[in-house]
Amino acid sequence: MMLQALIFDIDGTFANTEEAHRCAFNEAFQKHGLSWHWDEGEYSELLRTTGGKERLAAYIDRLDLPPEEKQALRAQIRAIHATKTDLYTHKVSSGAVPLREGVKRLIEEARGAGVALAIATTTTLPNIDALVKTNLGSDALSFFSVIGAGDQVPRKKPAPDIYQWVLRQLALPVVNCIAIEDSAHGLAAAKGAGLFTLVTPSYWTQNEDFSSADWVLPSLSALSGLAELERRLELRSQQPPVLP
Ligand code: XBP
Ligand code: MG
Repeated sequence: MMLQALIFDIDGTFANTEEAHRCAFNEAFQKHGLSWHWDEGEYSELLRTTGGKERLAAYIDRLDLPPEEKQALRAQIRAIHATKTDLYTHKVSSGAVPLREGVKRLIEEARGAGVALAIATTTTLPNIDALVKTNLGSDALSFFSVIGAGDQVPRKKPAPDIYQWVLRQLALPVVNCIAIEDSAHGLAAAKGAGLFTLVTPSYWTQNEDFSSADWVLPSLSALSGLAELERRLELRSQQPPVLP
């Protein structure tokens, strides 16, 4: 079998998590005595910056405040983000964030077929832990041979760093692996690492440009199974390399 590993993105791909992130950010602002409130429109803009801490910094940069006040707010980013992560993991652990359609079935099929599973995400390990254990069981982190999360690499998506790191840990040829993503940033990161990339757009990314994707599906429930992924991967391997 050509297909040896599936590398899953988390936010938007594994589950529609961004509404829970948005609400957790807003609750964290209240707990920190900040009058900020990110509505859907503003959050959709802010999602152009990957990474919760980087997103907070981008928001602060845009505020019309004296430099010393902005600097004081930047100094609070780690504390605000830690509060937000606690609030988010509590929401996820309560069962409020189910997996997207088709995710569990594909994971089970891959495990049955001996196809390795990995994660390459911008979010944090506590968030992955809560989402995976709540939805797949307390031992489910062990289903994944490699888990690549946010701060483990110097540059977040759309840089390819997290996918390159995961591929090094997997020690598998890139041609035998498939990335599954939901966003243009994630697609750029996976393609930057040379991966065949299947995109299942999410609510927040549905209007983004996926023209460079190898395959786009509305969700993994539209996938007939591993055999279809295998066929697409083989087809791509038979195509002449795209010259730069
Ligand atoms: C999406 C992100 C993350 C989440 C928020 O990650 O950019 O920053 O929006 O999570 P991916 P944190 O799609 O790569 O999974 O606040 O933990 O960053
Ligand atoms: Mg994503």
